[in-house]
Amino acid sequence: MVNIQKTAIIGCGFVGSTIAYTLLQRGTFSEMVLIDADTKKAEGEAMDINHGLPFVHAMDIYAGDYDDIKDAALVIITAGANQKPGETRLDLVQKNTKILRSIIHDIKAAKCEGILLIVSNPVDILTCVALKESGFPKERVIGSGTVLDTARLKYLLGEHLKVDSRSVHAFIIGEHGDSELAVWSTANISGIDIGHFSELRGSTSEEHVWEAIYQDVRDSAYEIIERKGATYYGIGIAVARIAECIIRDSHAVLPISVFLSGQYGLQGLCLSIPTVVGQNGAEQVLEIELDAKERQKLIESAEEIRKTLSQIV
Ligand code: 6V0
Repeated sequence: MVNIQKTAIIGCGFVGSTIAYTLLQRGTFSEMVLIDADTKKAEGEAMDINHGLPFVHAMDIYAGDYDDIKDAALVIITAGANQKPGETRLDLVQKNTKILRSIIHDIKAAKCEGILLIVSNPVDILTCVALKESGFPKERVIGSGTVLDTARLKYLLGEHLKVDSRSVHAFIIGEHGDSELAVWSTANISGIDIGHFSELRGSTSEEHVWEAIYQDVRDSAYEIIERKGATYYGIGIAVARIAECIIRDSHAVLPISVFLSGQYGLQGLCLSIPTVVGQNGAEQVLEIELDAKERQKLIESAEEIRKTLSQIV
């Protein structure tokens, strides 16, 4: 039996501890277990976060081990190395695959029946690895995908068009990484075509402007890492949003990383695609409208993932 009010975070570095802190602030769960290979680190983070409790909803937060995750409804995995300046997400693949395999082994041994949410990079590859190693149904193994990249796109479009980023409806899909693509053909501002909205706002909507915004999104992580060494606030809040959609069974549409079985003519790999997210995890992978150029870019992005998958030892 899973406890819908309980989550576990495996890996309490910059990203894991920021997710824990964000979940505390949002009061999403009533119990949260923190696990790290460095047990002192997990203990320290639990102690620190607990000191915020008098100001928020009650929550039981503690450093634990795999025995504690058996009934967790959601297991968030952020363990692993992060990108060093100049390193791509794919460079991390061998290191993080090894770490993830040992974690999945422990999760299976604990007989956990919750949903696995992979955040460690390269996230689409590691979601595939987690799915294969766990043997869990595909709905129950998902990655944070391009939820963060899509938020970055909405933020930048909001700035450019001087509009609330929550009114922006647009997706980044494909690999959470260098081959990702923006779906401009259906991008809109509260139902108004993005080109038309630009005109209404007296803003330029030439192709090079959208391309520059896309490149800023794609290169955001590199730019942040060069300045502060890691990225964690954006992903912290993005993961909290995914967690809420699962725990509250909200059926929200989010571009998480999911296993494809024929959608867009692709199968046998995980890629970030708009998906209905609810209590069972990935409820429905949506085959959204793409123009010919976008479809081609998605196929190329899938090829990149496939290439890397074939290199995993
Ligand atoms: P970090 O601060 O080095 O933390 C990693 C943590 O994992 C450390 O505390 C380690 O002790 C721990 N760890 C290592 N091996 C194990 C293990 N076997 N079991 C348990 N814990 C272990 O890295 P950071 O938190 O910055 O990044 C974590 C991962 O998230 C990296 O792979 C990043 O690339 C990835 N990110 C993913 C993002 C996304 O959008 N999906 C965004 C940002 C970072």
